[in-house]
Amino acid sequence: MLRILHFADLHLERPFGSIATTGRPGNLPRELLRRCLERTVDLALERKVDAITLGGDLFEHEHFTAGALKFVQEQFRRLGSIPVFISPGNHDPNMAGSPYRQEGWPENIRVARSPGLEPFPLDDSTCIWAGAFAAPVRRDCPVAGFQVPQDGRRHILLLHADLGEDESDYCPLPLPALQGAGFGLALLGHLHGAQRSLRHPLPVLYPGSPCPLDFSEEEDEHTALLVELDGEHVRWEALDVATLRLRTVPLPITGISSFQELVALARGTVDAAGPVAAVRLVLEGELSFDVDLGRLIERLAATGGPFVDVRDKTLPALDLAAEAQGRTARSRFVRRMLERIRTAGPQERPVLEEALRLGIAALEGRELEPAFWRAEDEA
Ligand SMILES: [Mn+2]
Repeated sequence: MLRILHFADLHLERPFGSIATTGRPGNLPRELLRRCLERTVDLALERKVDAITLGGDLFEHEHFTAGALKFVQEQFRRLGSIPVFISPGNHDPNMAGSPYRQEGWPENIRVARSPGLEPFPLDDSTCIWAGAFAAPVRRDCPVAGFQVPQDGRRHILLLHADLGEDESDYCPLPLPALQGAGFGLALLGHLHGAQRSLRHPLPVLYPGSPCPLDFSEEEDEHTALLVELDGEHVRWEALDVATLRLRTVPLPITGISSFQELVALARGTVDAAGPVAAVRLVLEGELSFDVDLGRLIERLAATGGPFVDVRDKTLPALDLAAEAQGRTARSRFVRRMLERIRTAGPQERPVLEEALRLGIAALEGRELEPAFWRAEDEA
């Protein structure tokens, strides 16, 4: 039996925008990603794996430092003779200036260098085929037209790719191409939410990023995978290696009448969120006074604890029916929106209610969404 630990998309050295810098020194999320790599290596040793496969985006090229390189090399050196096969992705392409081309990597590291698939024999009966991003974008599919040799060995694809896409900036991998190539297993990276299929004609495994990297990834499953190959049989086990956790929590504020009260309520809610790196509070309900969200965040940050991000989804405490009778631009807006909401279907209604909320807030000159979270680029 062959045992492989497969992971991808750790994104070491990701800066995390203001989540890292607001209210505390250092960069905790970045530190937690390093702990995640340590934990993954620990588990590989504990579970006595025969190899590690890495589906790309181990780190973010533009943010990588000499210190981070040393850290990664030290971690992989702990594996001794256990090989680590790496298929570089769009964030860690194997190009000029890549950390993969620096000195000091231990001998057990095997990094794909070319966009085309290269064979990396794992043992007498198993061969891993991996290709590299050689730039942050690749629109070709190295699997298209590829055929594994008919030599009785087991052939495994290791690739950072966009499965099911005919066209993509991130290595499209159309299903027919994958099915026609003759692999017995595909170990992939790029999608930050886990996706696993053991269905015919071959098992396809995305572990997801081991840690969520953004509040938008909070609902996804984040794992490393222990993959066991026994003859034709493939089994997997999801390993929880997450060290960085994020949580979004609603904060109903109807009835709160002062800033002090709001701070106390928010602090209690953050404390109750448990051991997480960051909490996003979503203010909901009717607001009877003006809230300075920046000041709220400052007050919460002053006592330490997780990073706090605040989203405002409140409605001003308005009597909308009365408001709609008026003659101002706002009254006209409220009147027309209430008419549309009344006749809207179930799908459209929440969108219109949100539009009404945002419209009233905009007409009052309120800040709509504090931009505390840096808009992230592609996975
Ligand atoms: Mn990624």
